[in-house]
Amino acid sequence: GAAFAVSALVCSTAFAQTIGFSQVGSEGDWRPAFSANMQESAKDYGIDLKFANAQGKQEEQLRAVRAFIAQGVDAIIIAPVVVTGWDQVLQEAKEAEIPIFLVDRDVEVKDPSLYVTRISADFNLEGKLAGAWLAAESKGTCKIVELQGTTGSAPAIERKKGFEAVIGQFPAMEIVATQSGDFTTEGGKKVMEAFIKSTNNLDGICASFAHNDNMQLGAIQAMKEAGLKPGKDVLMVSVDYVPAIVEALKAGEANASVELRSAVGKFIYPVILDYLKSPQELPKWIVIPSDLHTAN
Ligand code: GYE
Repeated sequence: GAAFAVSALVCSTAFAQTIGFSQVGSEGDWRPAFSANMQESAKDYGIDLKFANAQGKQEEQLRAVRAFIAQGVDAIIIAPVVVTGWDQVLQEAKEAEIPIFLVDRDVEVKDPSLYVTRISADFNLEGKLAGAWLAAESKGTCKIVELQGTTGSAPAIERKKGFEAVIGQFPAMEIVATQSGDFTTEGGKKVMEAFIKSTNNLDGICASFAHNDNMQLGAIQAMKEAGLKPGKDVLMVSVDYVPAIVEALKAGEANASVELRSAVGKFIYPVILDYLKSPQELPKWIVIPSDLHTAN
């Protein structure tokens, strides 16, 4: 018994992988749930996870990644705040022979060999699912206000593109106002307050499309304060499916949300550990499925 325990311990220490994870920040409700899952789930795989929260700042992420390189970690996971500005630091990781794995958000790099793979949901599909739901619900006639996520982030870019691709098929569907609420509840509230003013109390507006639930939750507050009825006067569709939007769906103040899974460590870590055991070319994108939910 004792001998076995000791050798098992030696074994697991010898093979424990040290992985650095540069996370976007802690905006909204989805992100902290994702961080918690990544930290919890690392333990299940015996991974020594070095977690760095960039508080929404790319400079912080660049610093964290360079620190991971200096420490000589076995792999680096990045959830990149914005898509641009990564070529240089990823090149440095490559020179140090540390493999990079992208999770959640995407990058735009000249040389795709700078990272092994990206494991994430399809943000473009999420936008399409939101647009398709709205097209059906409004019978193809709808003036829309849009609350965009963080400017330059992959989900803001792709959710908009996917949504526009679908509503573009319907001549009487149109985005009449759009602004960034930075993926936060406060941001969403401010943006909706501005829309309420600029559209004479959302006169003629049929829907609010928010790139995440937290902005939509802020929008719901703003609308209620203005005496409007979110979910009834205006169709409310967003992305993430966090617990608070599930409540809003039940209360009839939201109408649809596309689920973005947060418990995804079980998809991410096996890919990385397999790669570290036997490095091989992987598909550039490993897609996690998305589902649209409505109140009933
Ligand atoms: O939808 C939002 C978070 O990057 C896809 O980031 C993610 C988004 C998510 O702040 O709530």
